[in-house]
Amino acid sequence: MGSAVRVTDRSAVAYARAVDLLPGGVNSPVRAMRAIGRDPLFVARGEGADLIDVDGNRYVDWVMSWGPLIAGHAHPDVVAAVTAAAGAGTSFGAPTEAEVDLAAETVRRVPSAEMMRLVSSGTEASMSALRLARAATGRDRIAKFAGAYHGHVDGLLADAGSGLATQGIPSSPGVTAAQAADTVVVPWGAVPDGELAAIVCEPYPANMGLVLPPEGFLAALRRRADETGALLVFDEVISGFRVAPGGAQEREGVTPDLTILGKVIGGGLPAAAYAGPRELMERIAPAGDVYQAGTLSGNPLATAAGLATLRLLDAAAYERLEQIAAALATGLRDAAAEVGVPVQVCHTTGLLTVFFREDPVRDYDDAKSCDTERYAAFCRAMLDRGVYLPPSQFEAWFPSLAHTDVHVERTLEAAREAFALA
Ligand code: HOZ
Repeated sequence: MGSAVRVTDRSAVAYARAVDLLPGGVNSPVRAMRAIGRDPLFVARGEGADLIDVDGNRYVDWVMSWGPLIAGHAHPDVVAAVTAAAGAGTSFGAPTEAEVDLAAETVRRVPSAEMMRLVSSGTEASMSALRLARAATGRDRIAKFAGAYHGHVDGLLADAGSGLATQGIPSSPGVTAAQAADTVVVPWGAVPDGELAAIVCEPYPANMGLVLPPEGFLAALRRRADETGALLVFDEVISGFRVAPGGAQEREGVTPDLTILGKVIGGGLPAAAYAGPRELMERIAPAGDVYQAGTLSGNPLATAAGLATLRLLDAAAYERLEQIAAALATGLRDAAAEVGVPVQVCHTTGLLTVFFREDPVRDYDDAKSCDTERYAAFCRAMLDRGVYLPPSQFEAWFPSLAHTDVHVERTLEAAREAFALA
């Protein structure tokens, strides 16, 4: 296949301008591509499962905006819904019927959800869910898992995955001692102890790469929360609406108290939510006394994109998301084995990670022991061959409904060469 991608002046010029005006040249760290030792892509547009950069290079996109684009780039239904919504006004700061429709769609799918509050980002949803958990329990301390990432909420940055793992930042300066003291970090697979307001987890952790839960672990967390009076909070920003209509909680048959949603719920526009049983959610103002608000919460464009996206997610869609991830996983395992590169490919419906390691990855320590230099070389070689992967060992790939068997075949063809170069 050989190298197909040209780097021309336009990307270099854009990056030179960007580093002067944006910290690190980007608005979110991982996309800077520093962990794989190259400059970022500057995107011109997306079409289905393809991303086209400002130099006209076309890539098979497995990042898909890190999850929201489960239907692919610029899906006609989503574009039509957003266009119609925009024509009727871009923001009102007042209720719309579409927000109620999106809540109804969410409640219909997500087992733990009887009511929900829309916000604008996963970070905001996490922060607000934890405030509610503290109010409901009268306790301060939160248990989280090493390698999990719940957005850049101050108290949850300790031992976090995603961009912090990518940059090797164990915790961020700027977090107060009090916030750090209210956070208990435990390894994934260990059941937290003590008097806690909440146990918060990604039921399918996907910010240290994808690491599935040990058998019975989520049920053990449910039991411990019940025994100790803590709330169990599932961060389904990545797994929600993706691994099953009702997310990991439906698939695993474990119902949390509160659920954090993001990405797919906004269909590629900024929307997120937290949801739970009526008695808890009615603590939120103005029904109750726990304050949380937002000018752009329930924004009509984001709501329209989210609704249009959810309406595409029928039973056939989940079968397709499973097939495409499974075909990719099998092909990648075979391609690596052909050239004797030890990898572990973990996948579930609509998610996948290739870990550069001999043994299975069970927790953050395992993930951190992967050969990140080799991952970087693989990722660079894939980009050179027109395949865009997460530029970090500690992120998941996002198969979508727009990926076809041809995209999988092009990816595997590139991988056969890239593994040999890694
Ligand atoms: N934190 C996101 C991945 N888990 C990356 C967001 C971005 O750079 O767009």
